[in-house]
Amino acid sequence: MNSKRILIFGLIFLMMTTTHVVASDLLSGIVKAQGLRKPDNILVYLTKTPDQITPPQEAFVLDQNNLTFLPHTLVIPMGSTVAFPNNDKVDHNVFSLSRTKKFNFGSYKPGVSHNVIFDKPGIVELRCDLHSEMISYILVMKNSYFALTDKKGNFSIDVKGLAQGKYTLKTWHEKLTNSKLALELPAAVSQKAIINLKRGAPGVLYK
Ligand SMILES: [Cu+2]
Repeated sequence: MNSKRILIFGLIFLMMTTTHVVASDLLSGIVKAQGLRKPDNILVYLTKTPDQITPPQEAFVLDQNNLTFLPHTLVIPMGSTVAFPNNDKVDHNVFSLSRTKKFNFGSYKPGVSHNVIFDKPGIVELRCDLHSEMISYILVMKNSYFALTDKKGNFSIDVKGLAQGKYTLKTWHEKLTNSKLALELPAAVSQKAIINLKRGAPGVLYK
C-alpha cells in the first residue's frame, strides 16, 4: 500500500468514526408538576426521531387486581401485544372507546385473560364497565425514546445511536397540560432538562 492509499483509507476511517452519532448516553431530567401529589407516571418522549421500532415478542401485562388496573400507565412500542388478565376475585369488563384502539371484552371471570395488539400510535383510555372508578392508560409510541417519571419526577431516556441534531422532548399525563421542549443532541445529554407542568387537559401524543 502506498502512502496515498493509506491516507485515503485513513480519511474514510475517520469519516466513518465521526458520523456524528450520539455514542452512548442518557438524556435525563426532572419534571415538576404543580398541583399533583406526586410527579410520577408522567410520560416524557422524544419526537422527530426516526420512527422505527421493534415490538417485543412477549406480551405486556395490564393486570386487574383489587378493583384496580396495574400499572396505571403502561407505555409500549407500537405493534406490542398487551394481556389483560383478571387476577381479581370479581368479574371485570375491560373496554376502550379510544380512537387508537377500540375494544370491549365483555364481562369476564377471575383467571380469564384477553390479548390485544396495539398497531396504531396514540392514547388508549381503559375503563371497566362494572367499576366506574377503574381507569388506566396505555400509551402507544412511534419510537423507543421514551420514559415514565419516577416518584420524584426523574426520568432518563437512552438516546444511544440517535444522530446529532434537533429534537423535541414532549410530555403527557392525564391531569397535566402537554409540554414541549426543543433540544439538540448530543449537547442535551450533558445537562439535566427541567420541565415545569401545570394541571389541565392534556392533548394528543402525535398530531
Ligand atoms: Cu372492573
